[in-house]
This record gives sequence, C-alpha cells and structure tokens, in this order.
Amino acid sequence: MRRILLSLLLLAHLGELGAEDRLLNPSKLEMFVDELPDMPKIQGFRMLNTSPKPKSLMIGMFKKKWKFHRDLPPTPVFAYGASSRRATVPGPTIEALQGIDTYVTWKNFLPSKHILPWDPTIPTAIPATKTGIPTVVHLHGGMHEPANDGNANSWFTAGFKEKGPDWSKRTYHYNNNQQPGSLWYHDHAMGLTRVNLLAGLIGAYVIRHPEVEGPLELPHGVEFDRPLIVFDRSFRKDGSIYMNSTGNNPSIHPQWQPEYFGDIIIVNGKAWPKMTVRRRKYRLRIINASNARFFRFFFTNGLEFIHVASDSTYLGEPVVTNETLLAPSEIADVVVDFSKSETDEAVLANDAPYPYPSGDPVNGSNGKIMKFTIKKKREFDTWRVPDKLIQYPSPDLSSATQRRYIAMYEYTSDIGEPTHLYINGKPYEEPATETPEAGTSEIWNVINLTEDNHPMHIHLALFTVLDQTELVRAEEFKACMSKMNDAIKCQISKHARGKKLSVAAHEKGWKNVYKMTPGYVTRILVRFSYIHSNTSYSFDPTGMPGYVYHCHILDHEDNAMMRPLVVMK
Ligand SMILES: *[C@@H]1O[C@H](CO)[C@@H](O)[C@H](O)[C@H]1NC(C)=O
Ligand SMILES: *[C@@H]1O[C@H](CO)[C@@H](O)[C@H](O)[C@H]1NC(C)=O
Ligand SMILES: *[C@@H]1O[C@H](CO)[C@@H](O)[C@H](O)[C@H]1NC(C)=O
Ligand SMILES: *[C@@H]1O[C@H](CO)[C@@H](O)[C@H](O)[C@H]1NC(C)=O
Ligand SMILES: *[C@@H]1O[C@H](CO)[C@@H](O)[C@H](O)[C@H]1NC(C)=O
Ligand SMILES: CC(=O)N[C@H]1CO[C@H](CO)[C@@H](O)[C@@H]1O
Ligand SMILES: [Cu+2]
Repeated sequence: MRRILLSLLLLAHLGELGAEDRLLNPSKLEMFVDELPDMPKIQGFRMLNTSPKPKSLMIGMFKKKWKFHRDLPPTPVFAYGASSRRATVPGPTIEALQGIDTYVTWKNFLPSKHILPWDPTIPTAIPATKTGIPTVVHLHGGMHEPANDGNANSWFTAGFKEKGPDWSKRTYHYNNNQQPGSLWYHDHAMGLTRVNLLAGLIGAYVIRHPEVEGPLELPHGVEFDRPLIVFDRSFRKDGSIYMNSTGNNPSIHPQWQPEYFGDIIIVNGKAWPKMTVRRRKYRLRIINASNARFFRFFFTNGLEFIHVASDSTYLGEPVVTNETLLAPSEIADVVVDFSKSETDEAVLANDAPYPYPSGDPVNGSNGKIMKFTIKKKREFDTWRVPDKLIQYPSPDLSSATQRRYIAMYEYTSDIGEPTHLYINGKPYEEPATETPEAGTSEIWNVINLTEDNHPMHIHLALFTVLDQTELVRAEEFKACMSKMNDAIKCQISKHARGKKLSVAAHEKGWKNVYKMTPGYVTRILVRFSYIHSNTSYSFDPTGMPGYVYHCHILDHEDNAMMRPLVVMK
C-alpha cells in the first residue's frame, strides 16, 4: 500500500493538474475557529406518567448544504434529520433506553444523482428506474432481527419507489434489549457505503440503562457526556467534497480506489473545532467514522484517557492510557479529567500513519483534531470514575462449539494495483459459509494475508480478542492459501508460531470491531447471545437475509470484503 500511495502522490503532481488546481489547500483553513457543535438529540422513547414507553420516529435523508468551516463555502451533503431544515452532518443523536423499543422509519428523500463518484463495476445497488440513490440504514452495534439490520441488499430509493432484493419493511424495530453502550447508525447500501458515508449519512445512537449506569456516577447529561464523531474529508475550493474520480485500475474499475483519505479532520460536522470546557471530568464517546483513516489520539499537554467502555460494552475496570488507536468505526468511550491539566489549552492530536500501519506519517493538517480551552476556575466535581465499572462474564473457551478460519485476501492487477478484496476467497453473493447456531460461541481464526490492517466488524455478535500470533514462513503459507484457500491443508498450526502481540487492556472486553494485524492470525471468541443476561436473544435472529460481517474500511467493504452471516436455530 505504501508504494501505491507514493505513486499516487507522484501521479497527482504530474497528471490531473486541473483537478488539483481546484482542490482546497488545508492550510488555507484556520484551525480551531468554529465551536464544536452538539448534534440534535432525539429521544427513542416517550414518557407516560413517569414511565418510559416505546416510540416511533421518522428520520429522513436529505440533500442539503452544510457549513464545515467558517471560511469554506457551504458543502452539498446528504444528511439525516427529522426534516430537511433540521438535518445535520452527522445526523441527530438518538438516545434509547434499555428495554424500551424504538421504531424508526428511515425515509429516503435523495435525488437520483449522487454528489460523489461511484463505480458501477463493483457489486453495486443500481436502481433500474433511476428513481433515486439507494440507501439502507444499519445500526452499528445493534442486536435485533435480521429484517431490521440494514442488509446491503435491503436498500430502497426515494419514496420506496424501488427496493433491493432483500428489502422487507419500511419501519425498523430496535428493541434495545442489549447492554448499555455507544452505537452509531450509518448507510450500508451495496457498493455505495463508502460514498454514502462520505456524503454525510452517519449519526450516533446511545443505549442507556439508568439503573445500571446511574450508580457509577460517571460524567452524565448533555453538558458532560458528548459524542465526538470524527472523520476526514478533502474539499474543493468551491466547498464541495473532493473524492478522486479515477480508479487506481481505471481499465477494470473506472472509479474505485482502495482507500479514501481526506486531509481535513472534521469533528461533529466542523473542521478542527474548538470547545471550552470546565475544569472537571467529561465523558467523550469518540466514534471514528472515517472511511479508511486510523487515528492514534493523544493530548498535546499530556492529559490522559480513562477508558470506561469499548465499542460495545463497559469495561470491568477503567484503563488509563496516554494515547488511543482507533480503527475506522471503532469507538473510544473515555473520561477526560480536565482538572488535571497544567495548561489552559489541550489539543487533541493524531499521529497514526496512513494507510495504517505501513503508510505515510501524518504531517500538518491531519495531525490535529480539535482544541479544548480549559476554564481557569477550579470546581467541585460531582462526577467520578469508580474502580469497578460493569463486570460481564469472561469468554468461556470451553463453550465454543465451532472453530472457523477466516482468511483475508487482496487481489492485484498486472500493474500491481489492488482490484478487489475478498474474505475466504469468496464474493458476497456466494452462499453463507458462516452459519452459527443462536446461543453458541465460536472461535474464529482471522488470517490477514494482506499488507493492510483490516478492522473486522461482525453484525449481531460480540467478540473478545484471545490472542494475535505472527505467521512464520508467511510467504510459503500465503502461496499455499492462494492455491488451496484452506487453512488446515496449508498447515496453519505450523505457521501460527511467531511473535505474539498483546491486546491492549482497554480492548480486552467485548467488542464488535477489531484491528486484524497484517501477517498475523487473530483468534477471537464470538458470542451469538446477550452477555448481560443468560437469556437468549429476545428476538428471532434466524430469519433471512441474515446478517453480515465485513472489513470496516468502507472502500474494502464495498469491493467486496463482506460475507453473509446466517444464524441457525
Ligand atoms: C486520482 O487517482 C488516479 C489513479 O490512482 C491518479 O492517477 C491521480 O493522480 C489521482 N488524482 C489526484 C488529484 O490525486
Ligand atoms: C477511523 O476508522 C478508520 C477506518 O475505519 C481508520 O482507518 C481510522 O484510522 C480511524 N481513525 C480514528 C481516529 O480512529
Ligand atoms: C503517560 O505518560 C507519562 C509521561 O510520559 C507517564 O509518566 C505516564 O505513566 C503515562 N501514563 C500511562 C497510563 O501510560
Ligand atoms: C505531507 O506529506 C505528504 C506526503 O508525504 C506531502 O505530499 C505533503 O506535502 C506533506 N505536507 C506537509 C504540510 O508537510
Ligand atoms: C450466566 O451463567 C453463568 C454460569 O452459570 C454464570 O457464571 C454467570 O454469572 C451468569 N451471568 C449472568 C449475567 O447472569
Ligand atoms: C501471510 C502473509 O501473507 N502475510 C503478509 C502480511 O502482511 C505483510 C506486510 O505487513 C506481508 O509482508 C506478508 O506477506
Ligand atoms: Cu479492509
């Protein structure tokens, strides 16, 4: 990937000068001038005589203009919202209560012409009638019936005029029976996920459980508990989002590129925003909504992150770190204690190379995220971080009923450029091979045979990372795998003998995404049941079209690092 990126940069200087001329130089935008917005909040429940009851919401997808920076002209975007006027990028934060149903009718009001270049030569939702852009919403981290999961083939166009082959309903039912945590919703349409997210179709979703979380006394309420949705974008001088419209193998895929990187970092819809904070603790739920950029966050003044939860569940105990590496779609749920700051300013910065881990170092614009200005006055802090958070059962290896091998492949063209990526050498359309039984646990050995780190995300299930072992004589193993695509016949046990990588303490809990290190076998225990209770799912997970698992680098997912996951009785 490194070579590819360098050659891209070289080409960028030689060719496409016209396009470059119109690109916005990020240094033209002054950092830390816009206030960090708080996205509108929508309650996913209603109160009736002090008891919470289910609620039905309508959330639309609209084309509108959005101001990403004081000095940038308004940008055409696709935005979620209760109405076109109220739609935002990211969309409204939905606040649900554990055990109370939220119903959402996701309505598509988008025109038929996309604002970004998409590629019809990869497996893509293409409406025959050109009635609009296909979209479908997935609630990332949610546990609910397959028909509500936003399957890539359950897409629909404006007015539900045209629908994908797996479409079955207009209103999605989120029963919120799972453990409390930070989730997010985003588009998942076949072959369009990367462009629909780039256009703005993302938002946060929080499930709260007051009886369980209240006693922890973590920072709480609109002022102190804030989602930060972070992504990277490039712009043209006219304010429009820039995405290269020439593929890296133009004769095969005229548009598709293996990874999108932008040079401007956006938090809650503003480029490098600023926020004034009180000298006390805040909870920040940092969601990485980039297509391909990894972030390694740190504070320039040495403030620490106190991790209280992973992307899916609370940790048993808080974990303190100086930096935190987030893959696309990972969530860092941290408390930051600004009273510990020796300065009145703290810049949240990023030093992850891109692509991660072997790509170019960050420099200049993409190394800064946002600035906190800390008020001088010391305050009595009513919030705390207790020594014990919420204990969930540890993975029980003896309960695993299946062992699977999941190999990640990248294919290249004659000119050595990636053309597509597959899991287990199979396109998405091939029948499901991962068919776990509801209520069981399985061990998956994820074998990364590419040079990139792929954040793997499994719908419905939660997993814990057991270990990561380097492959020895990797080239020999890879050669065998490219011929036979069979980890056992290629003697995985003889190759998975190298260095061990340890799993960071704050990533040892239950998760729904994890970074699969290149050249390593990552062993995960995947659980197909709730973890906060011993009851089985409160819904039937066995229907069609089932679920999916995929790489969360969206450009990979679209082409086509995604496979079906069908749960059996
Ligand atoms: C867009 O991508 C193509 C193919 O990889 C490359 O040749 C071109 O230089 C890129 N353009 C810019 C402006 O980066
Ligand atoms: C965000 O996620 C993308 C891919 O999903 C990843 O490449 C990027 O590094 C992540 N960034 C942060 C800040 O975590
Ligand atoms: C953070 O960095 C400081 C200074 O390098 C060090 O003293 C401290 O132990 C680090 N904390 C953690 C949790 O790594
Ligand atoms: C950052 O690095 C890229 C690629 O190495 C280079 O093209 C660019 O000029 C650098 N920008 C700055 C501000 O140093
Ligand atoms: C579930 O059952 C196991 C074994 O009986 C027990 O150890 C565990 O604490 C139970 N978990 C919950 C959340 O009740
Ligand atoms: C087994 C295998 O294919 N490993 C590859 C993993 O990624 C590294 C680069 O990080 C390659 O050099 C290996 O060939
Ligand atoms: Cu990937």
